[in-house]
Amino acid sequence: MSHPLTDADVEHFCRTGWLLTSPFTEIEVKQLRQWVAEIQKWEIDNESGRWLHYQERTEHGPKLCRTENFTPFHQGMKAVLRSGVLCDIASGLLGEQAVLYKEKINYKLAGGAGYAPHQDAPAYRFVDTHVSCMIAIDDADESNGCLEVVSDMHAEVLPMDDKGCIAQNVVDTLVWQTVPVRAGQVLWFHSRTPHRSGANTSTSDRRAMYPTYNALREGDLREAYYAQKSDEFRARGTSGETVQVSLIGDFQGIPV
Ligand SMILES: O=C(O)CCC(=O)C(=O)O
Repeated sequence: MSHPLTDADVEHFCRTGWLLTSPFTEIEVKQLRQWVAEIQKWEIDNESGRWLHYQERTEHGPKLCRTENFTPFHQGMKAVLRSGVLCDIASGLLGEQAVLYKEKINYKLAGGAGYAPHQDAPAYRFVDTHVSCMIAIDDADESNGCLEVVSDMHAEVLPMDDKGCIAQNVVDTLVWQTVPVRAGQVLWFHSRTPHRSGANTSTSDRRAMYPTYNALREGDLREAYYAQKSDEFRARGTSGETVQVSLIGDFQGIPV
């Protein structure tokens, strides 16, 4: 299996649970930014069975906070997220051929909310191990809510609160590392790597795209994931103090 990672990259990921990479050229980054801007303008119609847009209430009014399930409707994104360098890197990190499990864009537009400390694994059905990455579409730093990660804590699922996020007494013991990124950089993390992010308190948007991969040996589960998520959302109903974008309650956005 060929992949564009060095042994040191793989060692860093295996040891810490995360890895910062820069796999795209400037032209490719420009293209990704244009495609995200296109998807951002797609109509909001979650009954159509196509892509899913989610909104949050901010001090600047209702704003788009997430789109998922968009690769079936965008050939360029499909090619970039389901094959090519991202799939190759995911394969290198998993140590075997990877396949796309799910994809989302988190917009975190100016005024957008952050994410409580969590691991992704409790939200991901069918298999235990995934790798995801944050593809920065805009520069991200502390002022607009970049990711924070914890190193060397991806061996197991940590104790959780009633939302499926990491229990506060555990959060307080972890060493959180802020990871500022430039547009086009790609931050990889394991599905048990603890992470969180603050609200966007700046005046500029912080968009990021997150594909998640699993080992193909465990199945091509993307369609099953979205079907299962839709069933679980339907069974739960929509009431709640925060916008439900995930199968855990990590997102802190307020419903519109
Ligand atoms: O986009 C962010 O700020 C954090 C996203 C995240 O942790 C998630 O979607 O699980």
